Amino acid sequence: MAKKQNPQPKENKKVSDLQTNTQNGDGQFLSTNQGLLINDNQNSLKAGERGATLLEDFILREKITHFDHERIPERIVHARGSGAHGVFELYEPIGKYTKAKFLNDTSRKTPVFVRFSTVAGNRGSTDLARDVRGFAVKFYTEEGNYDLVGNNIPVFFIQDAMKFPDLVHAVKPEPHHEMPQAASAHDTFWDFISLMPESMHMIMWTMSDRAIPRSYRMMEGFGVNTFRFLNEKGESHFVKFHWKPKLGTHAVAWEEAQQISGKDPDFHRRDLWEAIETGHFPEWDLGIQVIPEADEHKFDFDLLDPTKLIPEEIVPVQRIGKMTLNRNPDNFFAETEQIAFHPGHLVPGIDFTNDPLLQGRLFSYTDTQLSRLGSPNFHEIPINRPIVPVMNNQRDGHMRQTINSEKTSYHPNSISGGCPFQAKISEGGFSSYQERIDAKKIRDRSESFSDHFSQATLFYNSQTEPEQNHIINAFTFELGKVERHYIRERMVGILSRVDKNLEASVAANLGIQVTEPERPLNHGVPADADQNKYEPTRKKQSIADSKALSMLKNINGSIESRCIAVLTDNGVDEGSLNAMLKALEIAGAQAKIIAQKPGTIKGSNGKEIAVDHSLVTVASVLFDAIYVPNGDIKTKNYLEQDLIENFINEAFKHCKPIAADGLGAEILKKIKAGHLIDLTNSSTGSKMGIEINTSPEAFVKAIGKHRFWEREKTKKVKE
Ligand code: HDE
Repeated sequence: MAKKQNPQPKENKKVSDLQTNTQNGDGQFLSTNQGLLINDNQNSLKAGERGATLLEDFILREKITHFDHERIPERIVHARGSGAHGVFELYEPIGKYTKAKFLNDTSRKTPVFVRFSTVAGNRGSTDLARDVRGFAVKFYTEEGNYDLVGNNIPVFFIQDAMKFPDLVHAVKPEPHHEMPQAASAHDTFWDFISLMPESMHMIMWTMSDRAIPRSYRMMEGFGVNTFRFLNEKGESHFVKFHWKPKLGTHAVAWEEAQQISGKDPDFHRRDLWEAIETGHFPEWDLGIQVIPEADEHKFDFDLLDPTKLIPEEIVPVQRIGKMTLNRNPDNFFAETEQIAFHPGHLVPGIDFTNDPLLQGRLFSYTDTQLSRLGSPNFHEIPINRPIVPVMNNQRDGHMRQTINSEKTSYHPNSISGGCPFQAKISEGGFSSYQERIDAKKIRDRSESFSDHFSQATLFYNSQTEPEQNHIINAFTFELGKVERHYIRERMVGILSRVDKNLEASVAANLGIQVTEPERPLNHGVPADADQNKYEPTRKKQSIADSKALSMLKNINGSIESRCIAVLTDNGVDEGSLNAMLKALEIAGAQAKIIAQKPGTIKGSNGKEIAVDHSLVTVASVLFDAIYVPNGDIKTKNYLEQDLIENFINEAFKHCKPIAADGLGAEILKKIKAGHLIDLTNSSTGSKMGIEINTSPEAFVKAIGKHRFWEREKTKKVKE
């Protein structure tokens, strides 16, 4: 049906009652921004067929003007991101800690919007950069919007917001030539870090595989800062927030990350989008670590210091609810790009602590959104609107959407009968925690913030051997890219404070002579301060390692939604193929048939089988595992080509599970990857994640282990 022309306002009807939705739908005509129907969207208005374009062409001008202004400033950090809608459901009310209504009503489904992001790169940069990932959640609660704006790493680089612009200037592309994009492997970053020992704990995380996740769906999330819960009685507890992914926490290999950046820079965005489109809805448990106010000083570190975590062995994480992402945005710009998060968007029952990083964040988000979204009315953009009415006394400003009919816009008033009223606390009014303050006004830092190395060591000690090796390799790569030798050396010197073997390994890889560790330089010291006060310390820790900090010690075996490449072509043995497809489907994985050409292939019994990808369009780095089924001479021709050899060799190098049956097994044995381990003995193969002529179930189990890092010790395959 064609859309009607703008109806004329009838008497007594407001224009807003008559306005129709501006959605493009079936059978509707193209119009200008004023609703005028367009007759020719191909030609501009000209003085004659071959003449100059006329300024009078208001349709052309409107179209080009809109286009000219279609880009808004990208986020200064976290510019590259992807989002999704979902729902949060509570397992059990936690009224003893907080009066927040969405944390007390198990019958309620609270809508959420989540945005995941990298930090350093621009909007168009690769998803697989070595970087922290943002994990920002907006809860649309019945008491207003609550934002939990977190990261996938539980600590931060710096202790005080004062240093944030310095940190970001250092990690962003260097100011003179704007390189490198989306990477910390350059001089200015490591110059800054090597002068700021407080960053050491976070650096250990960013040099670990946590900084190259397999998927947004397979990352943990953390609120990082310590927050405060307040219950009905006004009692306060400290709280740390966690998101625990149901699919487990997984990473890719660094070389793989670099290849994915070329093959599919949208890898994480596509993964999230496709998972939701195909009904593999990602889920996380919301966890909390709660500390009674009285226990504030019982730890080896200061709860207000954002470079420290609370080991889960000391304060267990209680899982209180579940978040499910179940709907992709309709429009990237309107939703994912325009959403505005802010750690200061609170509901009654949740409040701040004096964490000096958090305090600075409270200023920054609104301020940056004012310039990014262009107006103080950005809360009226649909994705930012709460689901409860907004009744403030604001009326003006750029891009105002609401047309208020009230006659007053101030408080107190009598003309509007005093409306809108202030809400009593018992009516849901927010009131800040009445923390006792009796202090001098000073610029300073508490000595309880001075231990910069203990938790860095705790993190390193908690990793498995392959995880430690990856950290050593990451330092080797990053510092290898640093051009100034004194920065490299200074940084390696600081590593000695974390772990001597770590220092020695990185030094050896970089060809640096290990000398007696110097006192770490700490330029983050005020000009007149006592240097000794700022000297980093090391406190005795109550635990030596924490299982929760390692990804590999927490593998849960699920292969739900993993992508398995099935390399085959015409002549595939349908029995061999179908048995595997069935086992993968039951386990919830997604098998993709990769053949020579797009379209279909013919199986051994003549069945037409749909092809998901043609070989030249994909690469093994885009999949979690490979299966090569049995086949006939036609399949053999396909399998005996360099591209296939390369595909399998790369999967082998990246330690991924590989299964092969019949002809597939012969091919595997023939090529390089097969020669590196003894494939004539299936149990030796299985130990390394290579399933030769074994059962589909054995392959499913192998995929559940994610990677077989033991293979890194075998001789390298041909490059
Ligand atoms: Fe942010 N941060 N941040 N940050 N942050 C922004 O806000 C800032 C910090 C985080 O998907 C900006 O709207 C300061 C910690 C996420 O839209 C900006 C400080 C954590 C996102 C800003 C921090 C975060 C941001 C940029 C130190 C983990 C993306 C655009 C005092 C708990 C949200 C914007 C999204 C975004 C400032 C430190 C998480 C500039 C000043 C710690 C996930 O306002």
